[in-house]
Amino acid sequence: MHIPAEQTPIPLGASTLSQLADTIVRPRYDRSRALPGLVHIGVGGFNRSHLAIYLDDLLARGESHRWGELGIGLLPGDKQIHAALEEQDFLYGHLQVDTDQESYRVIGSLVGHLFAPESGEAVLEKLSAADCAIVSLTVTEGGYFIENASGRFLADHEDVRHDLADPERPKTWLGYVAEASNRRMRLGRPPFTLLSCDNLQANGETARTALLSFAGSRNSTLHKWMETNISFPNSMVDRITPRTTDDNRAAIANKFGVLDLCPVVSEPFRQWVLEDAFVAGRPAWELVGAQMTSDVAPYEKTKMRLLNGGHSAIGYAADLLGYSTIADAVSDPMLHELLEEFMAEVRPTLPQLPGIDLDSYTATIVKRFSNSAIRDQVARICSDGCTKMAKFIVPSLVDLLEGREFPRVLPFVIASWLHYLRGFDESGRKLSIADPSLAYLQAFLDAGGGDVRLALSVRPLFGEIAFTHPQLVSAVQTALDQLRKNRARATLEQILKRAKTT
Ligand code: CS2
Repeated sequence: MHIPAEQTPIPLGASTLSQLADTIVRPRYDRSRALPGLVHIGVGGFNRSHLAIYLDDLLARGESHRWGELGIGLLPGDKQIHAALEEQDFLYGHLQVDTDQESYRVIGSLVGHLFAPESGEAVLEKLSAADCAIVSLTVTEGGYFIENASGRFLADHEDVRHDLADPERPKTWLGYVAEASNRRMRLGRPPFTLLSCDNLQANGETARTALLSFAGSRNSTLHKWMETNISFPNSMVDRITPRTTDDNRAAIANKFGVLDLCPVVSEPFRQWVLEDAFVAGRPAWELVGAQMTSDVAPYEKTKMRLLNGGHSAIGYAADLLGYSTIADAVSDPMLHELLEEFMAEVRPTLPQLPGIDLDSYTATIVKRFSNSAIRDQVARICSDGCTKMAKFIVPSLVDLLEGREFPRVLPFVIASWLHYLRGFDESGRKLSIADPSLAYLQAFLDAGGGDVRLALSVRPLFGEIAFTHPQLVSAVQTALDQLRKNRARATLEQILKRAKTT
């Protein structure tokens, strides 16, 4: 469909829905009847391309009006999305893109949004309302205040200390959920489920550790109530959701005739595996493709090691070679081969799963990464490298080394990341490195970024491997030396040749 240029795009909103082109799917259900049975903290792109769409699918089937979503923005930076959503009556569009297909659909499951820094009391009311049966979260890894290596709760964090000192005017989700629980306890209100939707292993357990540690520091009666009354299901979430760009907004205006201030873009693929542990009811997500199970861990492991690990495995080399999208990167035969070799290397560390055939799972990953329309940013994949290495790459490495398998391409992956940290690509272009944990590598960087021991011996990132497996340290050192001397393509060529012959 193409909207003629002279036609002015229609601003998205409840009153303009009926004027949109007929081909655009939109909510046909009565949004005013949808109760916010689920309150979600952190309505970023991923929430809007994943959970909210599962809910919209259910509402569209007329399954239940109990499960609308009320969104909450906690961070000062959420003000912009709040204003955009409010302007559009909390409607937004989902641009789903595949290499040869593009569709735009209006999502209506978000029935409200509150900006906590300006509406703290309203947020507490919604979280403690008897209607709210699920509080869900996407707050990113840092939002859990759990130290990577030790799993220890960061009770000394300034924001945590603030919320303990002033419990009725919190800043963090921990403070909000604890205060809402306090009100539920005092008023004799029902229990609820806390559902983490972050891409973390054991996300439910992580949320439990954080919240109960916080509650324990606040008050022992409240801690007991929360321990008894809240369930924390684990879940595995998957849908590639690049950052929305101005080009996306312009394409929506030009091709679909809609002026959408806060669309979200994603691939068609989506997956959600949830532990079925909801104490106050849940939407029938299995009717719209989610998988309910008693053990999410093996699914998470498979996703993180192959898909997320696969992204990191090619991302740094792609940036060094000057690629800016993942699809362009995997269309380079050498990076394509790196991805295949990486997945072949990691596969033996994974369990056999009912319903998951690893051959087709890995083939789907290659296809998903090759989606040229999605323009997923290499810079997005390369961001937050310290955490990604520690979570997506090191666990496979440890398993392989412990199983006495010496990895062929993983040392190169680590070396490519360390080389990328110099901050410019092979043509001298400056790379923008976004990593809140970079301080872990200060000693390595201060020494000129050439001595891998200074990086691999950082225990919070690499554990003990530098001390137990000196052979690995030499393999990473050799790869880094080669990268510095011979550049990425020649180094990669050699690594791949060697990988094939061993
Ligand atoms: C990506 C993920 O950031 C990354 O490194 O691998 O954001 C990935 O796109 C999502 O986990 C897909 O579900």
